[in-house]
Amino acid sequence: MSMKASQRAFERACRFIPGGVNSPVRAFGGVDRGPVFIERAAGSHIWDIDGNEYIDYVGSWGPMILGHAHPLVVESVCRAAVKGTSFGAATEAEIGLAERITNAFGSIRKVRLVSSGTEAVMTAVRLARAYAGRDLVVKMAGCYHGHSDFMLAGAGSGAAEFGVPASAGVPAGFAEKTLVVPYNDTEAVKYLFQRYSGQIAAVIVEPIAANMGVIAPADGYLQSLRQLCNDHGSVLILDEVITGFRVAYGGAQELYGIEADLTCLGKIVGGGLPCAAVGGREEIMDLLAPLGPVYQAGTLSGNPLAVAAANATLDLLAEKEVYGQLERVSGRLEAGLRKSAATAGAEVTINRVGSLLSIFFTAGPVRNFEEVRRSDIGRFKRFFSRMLEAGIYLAPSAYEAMFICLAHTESDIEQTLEAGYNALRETGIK
Ligand code: KE4
Repeated sequence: MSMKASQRAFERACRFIPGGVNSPVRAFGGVDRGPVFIERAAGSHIWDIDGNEYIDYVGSWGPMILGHAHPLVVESVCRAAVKGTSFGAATEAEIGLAERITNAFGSIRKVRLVSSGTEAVMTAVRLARAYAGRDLVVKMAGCYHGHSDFMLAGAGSGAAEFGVPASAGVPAGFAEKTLVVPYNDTEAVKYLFQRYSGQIAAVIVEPIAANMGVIAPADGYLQSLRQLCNDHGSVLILDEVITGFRVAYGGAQELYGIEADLTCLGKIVGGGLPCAAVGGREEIMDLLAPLGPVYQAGTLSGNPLAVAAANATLDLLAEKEVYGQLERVSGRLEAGLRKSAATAGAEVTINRVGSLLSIFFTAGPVRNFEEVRRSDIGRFKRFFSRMLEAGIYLAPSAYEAMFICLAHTESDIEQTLEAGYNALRETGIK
């Protein structure tokens, strides 16, 4: 498999773009090799500029749940484009998207469209702080909520739990307002509410973690966070940028029967174009300008092309049996990988929730970031490369997910399982 054109493109890109990419994970640094440059994609397949074809399990990190270049989505975007690409003014299509979101999520009574998941989270945290009149925010180690300063806080020393900057350029004072505890650890959150009683504005969590690999919430975990926020007058923010419209039409909140105060949406809700959203209880959302004192704005918020892609995507996902199909194909892939690992004698843990799946090279279980870090990243890197060379495009990081889409066929799954068996046999054995 030649990748010479990608190599040449990467060299050229590095002359003009930091690290040659516009988002760090695309540089393939997590798998010790140069990135592929993509030419085009259709359905469940993607082609690089060397003409290599892959079965795609990244799906642009989640948005492409319908598969790439779905004809009805492309047609909607083209129809919108010929009428103008941006007005910086209100349009009826935005009302249509807002209605679709509020119909999908019972907890969302008002919604504001933004252009990225980062913006959605930044706005949600600002709203929560204004509503609660408090500063501290609790997040879980290993969860990712975009790159706003106060979300780039890593776990501090155990005692303090105060976040420490996880990036240069983030003032210590910002990170210290973020308390970081392990995922799936209810007692740790209870302790924070006791120690910082009356100071915690919000708890933000990925209801299904998918940025340290896929980790399901322990039984009752989300409900305990909901109860703690109720008991202490704090805002529960569910970051459903990945899980929204992914694990169910109403996201993880539908799946687990829980209601957020504020929800962050992204990826699928934009249909592959830059559209994300923050929504929730009316009395919190109405704090947003121009109604209330919490400022938030965006030149391209509710962009007509992104909203066209979004409305087309959500209408297709609202059709019956969509999530049943995703579950069947994803379950088939999981069962096949488990069988391949057992036959190949590879020591792996496979976590799956709906069409989100991760393979960890460790005996497991994998329930939090600490346990993720016990996995053999070196083996993952070799596994990734074997799969790429076999025409299977996985996320170039051990801390991401496989995204199964509606365009993945039985033949795709068979090809993936055959490549998976060979790759696990060559790399997964202790
Ligand atoms: P964006 O600003 O990248 O649209 O969304 C940030 C974000 C917020 N919340 C969750 C749960 C997320 O997963 C993300 C972004 N996800 C990563 C990959 N898991 C985006 C890929 C990248 O950074 O290039």
